[in-house]
Amino acid sequence: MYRFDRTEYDKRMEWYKDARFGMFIHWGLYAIPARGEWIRSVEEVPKEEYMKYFREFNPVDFDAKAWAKAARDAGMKYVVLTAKHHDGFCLFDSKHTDFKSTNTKCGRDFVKEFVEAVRGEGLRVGLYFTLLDWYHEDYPHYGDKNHPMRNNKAYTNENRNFDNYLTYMHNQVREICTNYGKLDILWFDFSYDDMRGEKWRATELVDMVRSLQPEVIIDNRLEVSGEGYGSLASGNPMPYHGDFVSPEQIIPPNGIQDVNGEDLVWESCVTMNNNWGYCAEDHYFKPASMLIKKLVECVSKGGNMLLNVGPDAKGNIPIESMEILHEIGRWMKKNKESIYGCGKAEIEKPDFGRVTRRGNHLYFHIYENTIGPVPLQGFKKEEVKGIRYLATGAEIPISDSWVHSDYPDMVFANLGPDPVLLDAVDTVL
Ligand code: JFZ
Repeated sequence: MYRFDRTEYDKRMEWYKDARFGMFIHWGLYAIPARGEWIRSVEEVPKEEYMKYFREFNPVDFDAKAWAKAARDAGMKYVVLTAKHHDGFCLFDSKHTDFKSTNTKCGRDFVKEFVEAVRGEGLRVGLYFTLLDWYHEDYPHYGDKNHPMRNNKAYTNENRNFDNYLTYMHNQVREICTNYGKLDILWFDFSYDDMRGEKWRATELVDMVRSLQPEVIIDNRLEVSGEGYGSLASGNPMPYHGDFVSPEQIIPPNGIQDVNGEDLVWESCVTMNNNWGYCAEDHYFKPASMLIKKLVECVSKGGNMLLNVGPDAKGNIPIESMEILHEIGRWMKKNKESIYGCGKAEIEKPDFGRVTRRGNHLYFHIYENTIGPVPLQGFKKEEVKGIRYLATGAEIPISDSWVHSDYPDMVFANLGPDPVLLDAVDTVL
């Protein structure tokens, strides 16, 4: 029987909780039609028609080092790439299929290039691997009348040999866990309806993964989809519980706790526009300032943020995304101490922004111009050793103006006429 080992778990999760910020990359054949990664299902593209992208695929600009560098320059500590997405196309050299990048014009193993480049930048390596597969004959296709993603009815296997598919899927997971060195994260996606847990032969799968990659961190989607916390939260973890909760496109209002009120490890995945895979028409990018606030929000609630980019068919990260990454990078360069290794401040969120904490440092992120001195609440004046701009190290005087005599215990930071918005104020207790 599976027993949850707290000590082992805490050790495994240490780097990940410190890292706080990672890059998600959705990339595959779907970058050619450029209407998002779900195109084959949403537009019900027949296999023969989709194969034309396979024959055409030739990302002449693909440069894993450039991706890894972009992540590092943005202040990210890990990168997760879609080794295989739902369309079934493999970015790695799998022995068990012909539907792989090494069989396209370019003949390259992108996962290999990716893991080497990411490690080369000193970052942690993650691979996303889909549990669904719209290419495999034994996976229920989009055209099946019982396809769960079309009508939400429970999956009936009809004439397909689903177990055959599962063997295929397990074999491929074995390949990515064997042929690419040490993986730091394995990001399975996803469970739905009654397709969860043992329907994927999940205990067997996780046993294999852990035997090949003892330190790998696994998400919780062998049990759940983007919604739901999974059995880690129940106080009675299943063998395939996963190591972190993976809310998608939302940031949990109060972080995430288990049944006993203990904080859980979680990571919000957030995409820059409204698609994960490249979408030529989607120019609705969130401003960098908003994404910085989202990152701070995640950290202030004890979580990570995995920020997605969808490179195009030639292999380039879209220019809009690159500009956003640059801006975030400039901010991270000045403020990274308020992110790495930080977590909940355990004080009330102020009106003007959010607070993160590491040890005796409280990092107040100022989102708004306030009128006059900024009230820093959550501790007593006598407790404060000093207040500094994190970006410059410059001292910030504590205001003692008569205006505040109604709040004799409260610290008012005199940020002066030009507080740098979004930047952190480092309050040392
Ligand atoms: C999944 C993928 O389908 C998607 O393409 C992307 O990779 C994302 C990160 O993960 O998206 C999901 C998964 C589950 C739900 C919604 C989107 N869900 O159950 O609501």
